Amino acid sequence: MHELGRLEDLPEDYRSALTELNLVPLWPSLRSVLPPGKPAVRTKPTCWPYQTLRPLLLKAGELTPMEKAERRVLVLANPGHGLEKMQASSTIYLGMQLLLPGETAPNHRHTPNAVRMIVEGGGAYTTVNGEKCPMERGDLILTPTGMWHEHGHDGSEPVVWLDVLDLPLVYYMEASYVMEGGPEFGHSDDSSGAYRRGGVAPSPMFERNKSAFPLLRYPWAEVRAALQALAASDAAIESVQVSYINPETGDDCQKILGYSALMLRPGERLQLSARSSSCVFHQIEGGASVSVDNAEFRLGEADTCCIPGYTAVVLENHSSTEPAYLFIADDAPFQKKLGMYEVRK
Ligand code: 1HN
Repeated sequence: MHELGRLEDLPEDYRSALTELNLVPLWPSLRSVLPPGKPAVRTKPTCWPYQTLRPLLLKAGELTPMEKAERRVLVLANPGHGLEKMQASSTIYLGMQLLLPGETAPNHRHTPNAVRMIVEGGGAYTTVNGEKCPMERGDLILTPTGMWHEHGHDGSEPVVWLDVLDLPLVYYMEASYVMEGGPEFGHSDDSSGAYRRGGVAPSPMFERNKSAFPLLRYPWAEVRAALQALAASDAAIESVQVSYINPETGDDCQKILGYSALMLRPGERLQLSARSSSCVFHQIEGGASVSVDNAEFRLGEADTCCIPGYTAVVLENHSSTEPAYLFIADDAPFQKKLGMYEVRK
């Protein structure tokens, strides 16, 4: 690949004439927008240990009342993008949110899709288009694009959860906005009850649910049991992993970011090929190491890390007796829709 002309090679008056007319020569920048073989990624492998973040989040509970925050969140920002960008990767936003007993976070809806993974505490809930979704540790609750959602807390201890949004992508699209308020919703059924068993779906009067997001709450007890049953069903299975899906269609549960849960059996070491998608690992139970070329993170319970795309990852459970459970978020659904998803063996 030969060297291309530089900006400095061009006469000053020519460059000024271009600038005056809002024109830019491509060739000095061609190699940086199209690097050979592999993209230049800004996302740096980054880890946020929960024990370091937690006291600062609780302090925010003292410093900033809900009226002054609406959502009391510390954003997990990737230094590779600049902290002010509030991005974990090019497409993924992560935040740890605190709700104290008796507090509420007002109803709103917005274009970015969100999910929350409950980290600590009990007795809080998110109401999504009228469906009250209780929050227990490890539960995944969806608040998809355009759906009204508010949080409340009837319990006695602080509740903390991890928010995952496709906000960086939607913001980049110049499509990110919020609406406040919301209508009164009547009673809405419990979707996690309606889809309790895999393999069967509700069909009252022979009708199937056609909503784009039929299931809003994926209780950890069910997902954990599914992982254990999967591990028991096939001792030779390559990885014990389940995807959070739309139970009506079998598709990923959201259109841009994908979510899965993975069990590392005691002592298991798992090599994941480099994939084009960036991803996030959050430890639900147990401990695991997440290793890439230039970094190794030892995750304990509630720790979170992000890994850029095009990066091979080794996961290892160092316990010889206890399984480790990880929650994974990535932008593979989006990349697949664009026809740009790759796995490099
Ligand atoms: C949001 O709506 C929530 O509803 C949390 O809890 C974090 C970050 C950016 C934009 C909207 C929530 C958010 C958010």
